[in-house]
Amino acid sequence: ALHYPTRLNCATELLDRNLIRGNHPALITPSETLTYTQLAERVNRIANVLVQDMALVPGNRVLLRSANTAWMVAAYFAVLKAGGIVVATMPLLRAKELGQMLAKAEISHALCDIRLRDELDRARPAPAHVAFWGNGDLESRCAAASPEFAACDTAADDVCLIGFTSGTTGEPKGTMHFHRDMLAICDAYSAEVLRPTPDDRFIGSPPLAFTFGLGGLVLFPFRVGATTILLERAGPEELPAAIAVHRATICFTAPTAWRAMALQAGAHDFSSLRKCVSAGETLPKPTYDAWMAATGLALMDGIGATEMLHIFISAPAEAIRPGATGLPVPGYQAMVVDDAMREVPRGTPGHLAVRGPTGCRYLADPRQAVYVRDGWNLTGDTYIQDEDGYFQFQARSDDMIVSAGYNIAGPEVEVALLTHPAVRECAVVGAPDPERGMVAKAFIVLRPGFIGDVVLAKALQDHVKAEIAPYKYPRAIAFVEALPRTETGKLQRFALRGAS
Ligand code: 3SK
Repeated sequence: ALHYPTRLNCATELLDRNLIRGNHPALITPSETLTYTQLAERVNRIANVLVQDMALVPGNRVLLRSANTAWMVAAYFAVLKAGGIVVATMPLLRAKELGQMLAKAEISHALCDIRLRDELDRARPAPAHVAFWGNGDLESRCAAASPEFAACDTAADDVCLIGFTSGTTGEPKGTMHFHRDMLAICDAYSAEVLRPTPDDRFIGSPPLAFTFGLGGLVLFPFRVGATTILLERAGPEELPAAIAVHRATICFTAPTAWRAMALQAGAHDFSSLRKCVSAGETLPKPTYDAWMAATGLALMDGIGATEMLHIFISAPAEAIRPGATGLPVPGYQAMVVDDAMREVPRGTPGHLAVRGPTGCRYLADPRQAVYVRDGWNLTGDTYIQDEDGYFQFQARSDDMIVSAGYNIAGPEVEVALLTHPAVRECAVVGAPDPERGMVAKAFIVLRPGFIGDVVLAKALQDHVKAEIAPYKYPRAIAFVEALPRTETGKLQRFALRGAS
């Protein structure tokens, strides 16, 4: 079990402890490189501005709005160090969505990149205290502020982060996390599974407002005094060149990006990488195989949730089972249960339940009783646990397709489709059908050079029938240019169901 002192400010542990490595680069962005000393100084100046100019008191909620930049990281730690509560928001959110968070989290302060000002200005209720960087405002206030700041004496159990999740359904829930949670994900998943060293150079695509990015690109490197490389644009087009230029060693991104990079691996230099983490969505085995074939590197799959802060099932490099998500991260417990929360026999599909040091508390939300039972978090995923204890994803629980009495898991059909050379990306959802109730419908993005016609559709159906039980084949196929995704890269199946 992880034990922390009762009084704890995570900023002290994650940032100030690295001052012994003062000149080591903490973060590198396209426009600036900051050592740990320089970052700590910027953090202290922002914290002074928050407390002295903006009347922040411990417990105030502070909205942060930015892409992955050095100012975003500094603002994040300034809020934590001053005892405030961070509410980080995705850059693309509109005024309406920001307004939901401002109201629900009773946000009093906002720190925002000037380039993202417009939507914040229109959002209501407006926070009482707002400052912008990028136009000289926060910069000049910081220049006048002291570079020293004593961390607020917070309790390990004080809330320091409200992470909003809309899942894939579009209804945001606020999940609350404590100062100790920020260390627990470093000391559990990162220390036990990822095992970084101070010489590692982290890189990746998830936004820092998504806790996948917060952990992978800030907390994990800072816990060991390593370096993080932050990019404002980090899609599969930009990431490979940045990996090569910065000689990145650990990369965090989503399965679709790993697949896209695997398909163009010959054109890039991935030789610096040693650990490759895939999360955000389930990792299809063909994507694992493609990356392994292209680079000789294993993809480390993991399932995480904003509710749990980070990854809670995964496997260290030597224990990876391609096609399975892995084993509970040390410190966490997971089980597969039926509707009455009884554990089901190994090999039987059921609901995934998890508990551990970072378990969820929703902010004033009646859904707490639905998603958290007897201290176990129900993730909304259908899983099986095999005889060796490995957890294997089947589908999101509300994504099971029931067709003429058969249960079809969309992701299983997707895995079969992805082994066809014409398929770049795909998603399989249920579509209404007068005879069968529902049928599996595949939305397919083709690789260059293939034409989406009836001949190819039939070939793909035959391919699935040859790969898995024939009743699972997609009876309907639509060829599309792109799949709808959330800003965190998760597939929006509900949007596809609406299009069926
Ligand atoms: O929501 C997720 O998929 C996730 C994955 C890894 C780490 C953290 C999160 C929120």
